[in-house]
Amino acid sequence: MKKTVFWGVLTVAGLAAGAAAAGTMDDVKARGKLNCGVSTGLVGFSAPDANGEWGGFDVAVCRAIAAAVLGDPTAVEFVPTTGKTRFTALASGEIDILARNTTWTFSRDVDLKFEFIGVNYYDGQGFMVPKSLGVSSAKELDGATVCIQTGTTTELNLADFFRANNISYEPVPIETNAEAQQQYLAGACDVYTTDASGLAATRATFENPGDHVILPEIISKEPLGPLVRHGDSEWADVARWTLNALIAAEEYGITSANIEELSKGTNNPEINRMLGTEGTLGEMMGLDKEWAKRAISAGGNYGEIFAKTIGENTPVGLARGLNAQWTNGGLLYSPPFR
Ligand SMILES: N[C@@H](CCC(=O)N[C@@H](CS)C(=O)NCC(=O)O)C(=O)O
Repeated sequence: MKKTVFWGVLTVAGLAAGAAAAGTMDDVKARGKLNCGVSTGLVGFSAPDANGEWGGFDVAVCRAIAAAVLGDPTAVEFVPTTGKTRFTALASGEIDILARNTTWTFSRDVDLKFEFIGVNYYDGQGFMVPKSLGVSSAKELDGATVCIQTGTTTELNLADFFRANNISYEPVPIETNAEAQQQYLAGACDVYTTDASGLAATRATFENPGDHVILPEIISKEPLGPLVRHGDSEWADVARWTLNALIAAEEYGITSANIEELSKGTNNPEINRMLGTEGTLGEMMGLDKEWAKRAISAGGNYGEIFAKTIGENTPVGLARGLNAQWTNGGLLYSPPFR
């Protein structure tokens, strides 16, 4: 008897959780806006400009999704989150998606119950020190004070690295990248460690970037990608295939310059399926035929977004490296649109 009651309660709780988690796409459509969690500010990745308008590599993913679902890349409410607050913001429903240099790990997926919809930047953790410190390897950092953002994988990798190398450090915990930058420049820590892309973005804003070196060691794998809540596969599909559309568009040579022309129809059936002149891919996701066309038109294909926001001709200055297309020796590989 008791057992029946117990299972009954569990079932109700289970259903309630399921109901709360599902229907994000309907919520977004009804609201007319996508609530997108970003960082508090990391140049090139997500930061507001002088007019308060958010831009950057991670921001572009949300704009593409808003364009696909709502027909308007500006229909996005950007919600700044820190390393610590980001997961609560997503779990509570405050945001529909988190697009904020967040590493895909086992425990975030399985234990925190999120779903990573792909990887938009393959990264790894690095170290930055003032040149004047005269250090050329992270292994020489015994006894250093290290600025470290709380609630991050960075914190955990740092402990692992120092332990494995039998050296010690003193953490200087900080909440945001802005705070890290300030503390590091003020000399409150000898070293700043975070994702190598974050180091490049941070150094780009320094008055004298050349006074700081990024050490050669990359001590972890940081596959950064957008994530949504577990239990709403329809929404995850829309987010995942929008990111894939940006990646595949680069592979197939669909750019902001030629997308209008290509969306009249081509002799490449996959391009036609993506851009909606053949097949019913949009309909299968509850969208119209031109969802991917709008997503790609929002900021260009993956390569265009990369080049504009964080690429070699920007102050952040990142090479494509692992983030090149698989056809170019990189890891970017969209599954087929069919
Ligand atoms: N990828 C790591 C670290 C992410 C992280 O929070 N990085 C910092 C330093 S690059 C950041 O984005 N800060 C921006 C902010 O403070 O809002 C993780 O997912 O835990």
